[in-house]
Amino acid sequence: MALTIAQKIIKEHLVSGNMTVGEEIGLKIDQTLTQDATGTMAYLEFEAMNCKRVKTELSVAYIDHNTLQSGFENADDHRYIQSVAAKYGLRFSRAGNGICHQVHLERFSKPYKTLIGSDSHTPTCGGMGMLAFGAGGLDVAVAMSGGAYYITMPKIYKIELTGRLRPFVSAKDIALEILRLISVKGGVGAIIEFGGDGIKHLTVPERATITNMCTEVGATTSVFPSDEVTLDFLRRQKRECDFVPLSADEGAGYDKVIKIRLDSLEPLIACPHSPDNVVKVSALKGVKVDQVCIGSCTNSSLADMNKVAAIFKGKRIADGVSLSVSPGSKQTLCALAKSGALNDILHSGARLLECACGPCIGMGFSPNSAGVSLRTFNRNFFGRSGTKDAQVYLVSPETAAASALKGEITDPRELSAVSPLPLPLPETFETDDGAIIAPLDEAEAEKAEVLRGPNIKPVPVGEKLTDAIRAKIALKVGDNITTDHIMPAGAKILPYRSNIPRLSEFCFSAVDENFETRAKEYKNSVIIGGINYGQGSSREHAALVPLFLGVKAVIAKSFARIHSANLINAGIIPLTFENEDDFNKLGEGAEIEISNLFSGLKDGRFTLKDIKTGKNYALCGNFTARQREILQYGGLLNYMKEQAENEKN
Ligand code: MIC
Ligand code: SF4
Repeated sequence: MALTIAQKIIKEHLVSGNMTVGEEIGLKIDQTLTQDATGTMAYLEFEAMNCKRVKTELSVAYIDHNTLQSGFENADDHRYIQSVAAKYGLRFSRAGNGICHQVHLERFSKPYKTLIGSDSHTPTCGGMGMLAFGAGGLDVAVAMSGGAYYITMPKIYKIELTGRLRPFVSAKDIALEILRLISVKGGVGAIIEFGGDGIKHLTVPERATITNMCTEVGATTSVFPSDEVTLDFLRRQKRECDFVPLSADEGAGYDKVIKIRLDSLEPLIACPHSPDNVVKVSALKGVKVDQVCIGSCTNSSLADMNKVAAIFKGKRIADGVSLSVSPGSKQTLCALAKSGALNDILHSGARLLECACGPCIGMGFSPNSAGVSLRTFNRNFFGRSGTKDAQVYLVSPETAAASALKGEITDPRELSAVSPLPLPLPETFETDDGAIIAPLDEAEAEKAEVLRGPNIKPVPVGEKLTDAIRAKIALKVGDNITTDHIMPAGAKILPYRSNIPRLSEFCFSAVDENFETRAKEYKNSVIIGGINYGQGSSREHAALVPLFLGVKAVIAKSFARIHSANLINAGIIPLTFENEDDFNKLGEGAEIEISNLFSGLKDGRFTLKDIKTGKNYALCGNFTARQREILQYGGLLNYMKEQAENEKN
């Protein structure tokens, strides 16, 4: 049978199930990555599994999110993660070495391999021909201890790119075009594969910009073939030995084919507050800009930075604009310094930020009140920048740089004096991995201590399921609620990622300041949501904190993939309405009962009773045998403990 790229990698890594769309499959995972904002939890969970050494081919712990260290909390987290990495056999990428996805792409990604990471943009490495998934920390912990990663076998969509991008139109515009075409829900339940004659003109970092942003369409993951472009990138990274060719078979079948003519694209911009709210940059020409941020795991490669430097060379940004530039990795920063391009960036008036996530996750550089901020990032969700009334737009590096110079939204094609772009990549990149610390050998590791700090609190664990849940509706929210709504991040809140009780004070704070108090008062509660509940990040805190606050079930019109898995792992039941109109009939504060949960888990049908009106509402929840057991035991940690006990007896 002719196979697609994703099917080939899945076939090679399949440990359970078969490749029928909709069936649960288990995959062997070759590599894992974590970042610090999700890493502490993931390693606490890994420690709970009593595994002596990671069992993957490669596991890397990155520090890139919480690098402000405004108190001891983040420093303690970093020290904890470093000591865990040394003891259990992981590489440790120091703070300042770069954003996990950018560094992983440069130094560790390999075609034909599988990767899961406790960050939703892990599919970035799909630009290298890897099958890379964003996952909750607990799933990453399981993979590190040698367990499989479970997903529902997705459909396979193909995006065929033909022709060649015109000057000043870039990979980011392709990503924005995909979002414009299929929306933030368009990739749900699917892997997106790229093909067509246009891909040969896209470098690996450009491909990675696209796979990075396919996270925003809700895709399970996305992947490019591994071809001569891949080999060329690996050669420049002095890693050509990692090359394996990979392409779809002739005649491979796809569930959907979308065609994009690259030469017809124009610079695009995503308007507030959703990445799919896309229009042409020219349509917003002249809108005054207060802030421009260039960087993030979407657009921080050397080529992106070189383009920006070429646009800034000999020019100054507008007086009213505040500009930040954060290269994605130390490799990129050093190359910019060596070539002199960094001078061109700095002389333009830019503020150079650390090679880290920074403003993308609201770690500083928040816009002024009601400020217009143009960012080369991947998310412009409400409140994410740290300024509630900011207007955040997503653009390419070219559009960002052109707009910074003019002080207003500017189509970069107006910069006719600057040419040619893009600039060629260096013959070889600077490949000094000195900021990546190797683990201790096994003998030393035995004796090594794991260093903890007072802000690191235990992971909350669920309780065994009972046959009925009596609870109150603590919150009702609409469509496309993101994990940034559920468990906001930013400079004030991120330091508490390792302290669930403290973090819980901020749960849903951007939506309803009283949620935490109400949930605590109700003791047992449920949340009602709309379509695509939990879209966005992989942070399992968006499930662990509700668990801590007594949330027993979330009832929504539909769920985002990673969040739904995180809820199940935490022991919270994700249920959907059989009749979506019933969403309108349930209100906050109502007392409800969901009964016959045990039989419901088997037949997928549940009934919710509104205690006051006596009315019944039909709910659905189709769970695999594995998920049923996890829910029955009150979460994945309990389930694994039970399994380990059973194996002993
Ligand atoms: C994000 O971009 O939203 C984050 C911050 O990287 C998250 C991870 C987190 O919340 O720690 C993600 O994408 O998964
Ligand atoms: Fe970091 Fe932003 Fe990328 Fe998330 S999207 S990993 S916060 S740079």
